Order: sequence, then C-alpha cells, then structure tokens
Amino acid sequence: MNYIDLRSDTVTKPSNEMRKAIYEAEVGDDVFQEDPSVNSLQKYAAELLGKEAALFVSSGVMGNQICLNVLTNPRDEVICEKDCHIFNYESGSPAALSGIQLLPLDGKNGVLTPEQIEPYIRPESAYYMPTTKVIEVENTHNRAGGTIHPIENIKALNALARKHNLYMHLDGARIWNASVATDIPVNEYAAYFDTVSCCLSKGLGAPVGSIIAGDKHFIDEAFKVRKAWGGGMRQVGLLAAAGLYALKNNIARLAEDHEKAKMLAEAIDRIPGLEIDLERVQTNIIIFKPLNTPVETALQKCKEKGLLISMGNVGFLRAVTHLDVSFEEAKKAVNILEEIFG
Ligand code: TLP
Repeated sequence: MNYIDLRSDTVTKPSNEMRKAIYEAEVGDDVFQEDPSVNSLQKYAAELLGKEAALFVSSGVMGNQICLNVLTNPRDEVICEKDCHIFNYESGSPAALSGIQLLPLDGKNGVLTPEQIEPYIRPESAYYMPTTKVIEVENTHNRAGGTIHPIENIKALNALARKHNLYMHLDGARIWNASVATDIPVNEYAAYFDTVSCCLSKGLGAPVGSIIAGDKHFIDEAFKVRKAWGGGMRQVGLLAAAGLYALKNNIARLAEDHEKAKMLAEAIDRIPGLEIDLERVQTNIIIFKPLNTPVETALQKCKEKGLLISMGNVGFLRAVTHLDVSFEEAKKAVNILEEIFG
C-alpha cells in the first residue's frame, strides 16, 4: 500500500538535488578535522546560529546529551519541562551518560516561567542536594504539539539563569520551524543559550545529523566527548553535504508544512470523534485525541486505510507534516480521518 506517512518529519527522504550534493561532496578524514564538507557545514551553521563554533553530530539525542555532559558535572541537576524530549525520549541518558539528574516541572504548552523555576533552584549551602546547573528549553516543543516558546519568556529565563549562575541549553531540534513561524531569526533565539542542538534530519529533510553550537571552548570539549562516545566519523562529508544543502534550501519552505498542518487541524476540529486544541497547532505538529477509540485501535484503523500517524502524549495521536507529503495527500488524510471518526 502507498501510505500517507504523517508519523514524523523524520521520515523524509533525500531529494534528487540533495542526492546530487551528496554525490559531489568532497571528503576527508573528519577525525583529523580534514573533511572539507563537514568543515563547511560547521562554519555555515555556526554563522547561522550566531555562535563561535559548531559540531556535526549523528542525532538530536547525541546533540542534547553532549551539551548536557559538557555543561555539567556528575550530581548536577538540569531543570526542564516535564513533557520535554530529554526527559521522555532519551532513554535515561542524562543519568547513564553524565551522572546527572533532571528536575521536570509542570509547564503549560511546554513553557516554564521564571516564577515557576526560581523556587526550585537549589540553595548553594545545601551540600546534601544536587547542584542546579542548567535550564533546558525545547523550541518548538514536540510533545506539547510543536508549540513555540515565546521569545519574551526565553529572555526572562536567560535573566534568571544569569542571576543564579546557571547555563541555558536549547533543544532546538525544530528551531527552524519556530523561526519561520515567527520571523525571529534563529540566531536571535540562540543568543539566549550557551549551547544549542538543532536537527537537520527532521523538517529540513537531511537523512542524518544534528548540529550543536556554542563558544569555541564548549565545542572543543564537545569534540572530545563525541569521540569518547564513539561518534567520531571518517568521510562523513557525504552526510554533511546533505545537511548543508538542507540548511541552504529547506528552511523557508517549512512555512508550507505549517499551512498543511493548519489545514489538517481545522478539518480535525470539525470531526465529531476527535478533539483538538487549535491554539497549540503553531507549526508542523498536530496532536489530537480520539474520543471514543483507544489510541492503539485508532492507529490501526488509520493504517488499514493507508494513513500512518503516531502516538503523542498519553491518550493522544500525533500527525506531523513535512516535505514529502503534499497538500493533496494531506487532504486525503482528512478524508480517511473523517471516514473513521466522523
Ligand atoms: N523526535 C522524534 C522522535 O522522538 C522519534 C520525533 O519523531 O519527533 N529533540 C526533539 C524535540 C525531538 O523531537 C527529537 C526527535 C530529538 C530531540 C532527538 O532527535 P533524534 O531522533 O535525531 O535523536
């Protein structure tokens, strides 16, 4: 069957133009930092994000975990929103890889305010407590439904972090979507963070990879951690060329994915057996609730009719628009949802 695949924006396949960029990539041994394509990608990404340096890593999880590792010492604590990716979907890695713990707090649409966080910053005198070291922000927020973290709140969190001598880390897997939806440049978002991790393999359509960025000292340390964790790759310019192509060609078009998501969300809102909070549909992720059907059954019924969607937060379904699904297919997806839940 020819499925309409809305499980994630990670399912995109490299376009012919991207494959051409891969084919033509100049390569070298990146463990010696001699791969020209990797070096170009890192330079371009650092400039785009307004940071001193950047490093190409294999995945979003690796990006986040290297950043947290470099920013912390064992027994430190990272404050994050309870539905965030590092807490729910990274296999307990902060504890396993860095000996740190996360303090997940209850936010609204993925957002924590400084007033919510401040009481949880551990007092320095309490030697028996973990040391608060980092505030982590996810933008856009995956599990909340691709919601955008308001820049004013980011500024306020940054001020709080400076006041308490804490670091700021951005899980910007989909920061490109936030930027396109708000017209706020990615370097403005990144300016409030010490470290950022951004994915090339989601809405931007590259087959593999993420970028982490920060100051030069941070990236030097990150380079060592990546090697220690087995992430040193050789002629990886083949993949970096795809990433560079994605950054140069596929950011602005994310606006189309947002339009498709809006169209789908408004249709879902009209289907009696489904519930959706339209306010949360701000980018390319749509989370919605089947009212009379268990999530597993709903997924199965959609699959039988040719539509692939995924599980969202507990009790929710998730559909994600991306460059390999056309407006036509998004409309077909609506018809399938109407047949099942209408
Ligand atoms: N998210 C994936 C899944 O979890 C598989 C998805 O389909 O949305 N941060 C955020 C906010 C993410 O959404 C993801 C991936 C990551 C980090 C991790 O990226 P990868 O999968 O490249 O390690």
